[in-house]
Amino acid sequence: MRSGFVPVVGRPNVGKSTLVNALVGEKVAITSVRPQTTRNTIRGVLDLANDEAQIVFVDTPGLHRPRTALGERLNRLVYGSLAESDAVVFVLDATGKVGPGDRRIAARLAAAAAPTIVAVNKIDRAGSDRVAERLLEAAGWDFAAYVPVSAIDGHGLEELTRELVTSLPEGPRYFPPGMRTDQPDELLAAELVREKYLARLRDELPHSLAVAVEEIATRESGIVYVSATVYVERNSQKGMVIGKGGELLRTVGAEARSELERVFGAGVYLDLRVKVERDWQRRDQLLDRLGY
Ligand SMILES: Nc1nc2c(ncn2[C@@H]2O[C@H](COP(=O)(O)OP(=O)(O)O)[C@@H](O)[C@H]2O)c(=O)[nH]1
Ligand SMILES: [Mg+2]
Repeated sequence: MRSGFVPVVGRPNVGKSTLVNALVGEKVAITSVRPQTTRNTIRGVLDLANDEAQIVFVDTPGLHRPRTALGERLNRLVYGSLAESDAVVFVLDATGKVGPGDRRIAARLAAAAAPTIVAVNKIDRAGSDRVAERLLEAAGWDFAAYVPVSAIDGHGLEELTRELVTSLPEGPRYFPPGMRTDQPDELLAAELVREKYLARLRDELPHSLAVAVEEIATRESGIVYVSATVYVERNSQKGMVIGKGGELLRTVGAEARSELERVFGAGVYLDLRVKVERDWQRRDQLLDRLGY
């Protein structure tokens, strides 16, 4: 069979996580309208029929100009993932122009050894003229293939997969059949709580938010007990995250709980707390503890 690790890279918000979820056919990574939602490399596995191929997609944080220790770590993480790749998917946003950020990434990828396939995403929201424009802008880079896709409606995903299979070497099965991600339950649960907050918070606050899950335990009753802490950077943010009379904490808690119940296939009790960790984004020790 053919197999390999395929990092999915690009600027923030171009749809990398949505694309990985769509390719794998299961939600392995959280998504949001906000840039810098993804803070870890998350593997999502696609098995093709008849053992033809196993593609291990690696969802990555968006590449950007770093302003904090967290930002630097995230960029390093992405470039590190390229070192161990068999092919790369470079995602562009069809609804925006190819910019200096895209060109910087393209230059890094051109220097890397693995074949790169450019996916021009969000074509459901761009007319064919604009898609053609993006493809033309990118054609000068001389990568292995260029595929217009929509992670939302599934357009082009088959073609993208076919291009990848041709680019991958003969290799072993890395994950057992049916295993869609290697992400521990604790991490997935923490990410789902963060996703629900990202959808409801405005402005800079989302960047100041981190979530850690301390415990997941199945009680005798069959209920799954999940204990999680939401970290913010300043006292003033604590109130915003909790909301008037605890309303936001309750709403987000209920939304996260119902999605966790779907994921675990069991009733869930979600124990959610809020804590202040001053400037956690800039402190290496705290980044270690939060798993970034
Ligand atoms: N219309 C449209 N929106 C998309 C598509 N792919 C992603 N998005 C949206 O773009 C935003 C960013 O997506 P996300 O996957 O979190 O981007 P990432 O930062 O690159 O991982 C979200 O609001 C997605 O719903 C697409 O193919 N079409
Ligand atoms: Mg993402």
